[in-house]
Amino acid sequence: RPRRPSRRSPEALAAVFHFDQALARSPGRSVVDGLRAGDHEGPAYEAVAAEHASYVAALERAGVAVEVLEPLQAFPDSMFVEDPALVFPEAAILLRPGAPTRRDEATHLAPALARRFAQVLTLPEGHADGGDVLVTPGMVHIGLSARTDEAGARALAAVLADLGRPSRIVAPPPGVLHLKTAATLVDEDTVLVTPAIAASDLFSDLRRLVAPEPAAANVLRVNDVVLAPAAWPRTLDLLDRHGLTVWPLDVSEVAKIDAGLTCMSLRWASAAA
Ligand code: CIR
Repeated sequence: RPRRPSRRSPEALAAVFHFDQALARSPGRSVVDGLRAGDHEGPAYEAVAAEHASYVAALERAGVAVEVLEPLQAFPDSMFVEDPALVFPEAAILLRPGAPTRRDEATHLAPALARRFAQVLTLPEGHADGGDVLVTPGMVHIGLSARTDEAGARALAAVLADLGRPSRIVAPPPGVLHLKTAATLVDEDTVLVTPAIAASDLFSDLRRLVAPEPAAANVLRVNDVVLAPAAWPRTLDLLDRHGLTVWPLDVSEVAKIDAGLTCMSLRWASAAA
């Protein structure tokens, strides 16, 4: 397959949390049946809808124009739009989610992406969830998981290479759903990580802040602020002491189906930004 030897500018590769556009999808009532590890109770629809509305409002307050798509009743997890696609200013990539019940979410996201992106690429084989992709300045980290397999990770790395974006396939410690459940970027050279990641050599070329509460590592840096789960005060305090402006958000209901702050949107900077 032809490879364009394109290289993105250092500025383009470094601008990984400056966003002015986002896509989200409202939860349907079927969200109560969302996938979860374990057999505990699902969330209540009204509470999920309230958390989603607060999240969209926070993104807007942070300077992002959010398009909220209609619920997809047939797909309980479809409000987690981060998983079926990956977006960059120059292109969107439709992925192949690893959970059988989520496979067709990408098809339903395709029209919205086609309206917004000049290029919509597809993953040719394997499986990969966007939740397993952590973009840091100059590097796209693709985590292997129960959702993202070797074939999908390698295929994604090839698509990224065509876009001039260097990538690295990593194997995070087991026990988390997605790579970004355990590690998220908070500034140009700092990741917030779980103790398990800190004990590994992952992201050792970056500064690693260790979340004192292991379930608190999924935060979302957007422009000048960090959206973080309100339930974890010691992690909020750590981020604050790191000099970040932290906006706590209640995500306790979506947490019941293993979701957090990154998974509820796809974010990018428009060319004009
Ligand atoms: C799932 O298991 O796929 C959903 N219940 C949660 C997805 C969370 N997505 C993410 O962390 N990127």
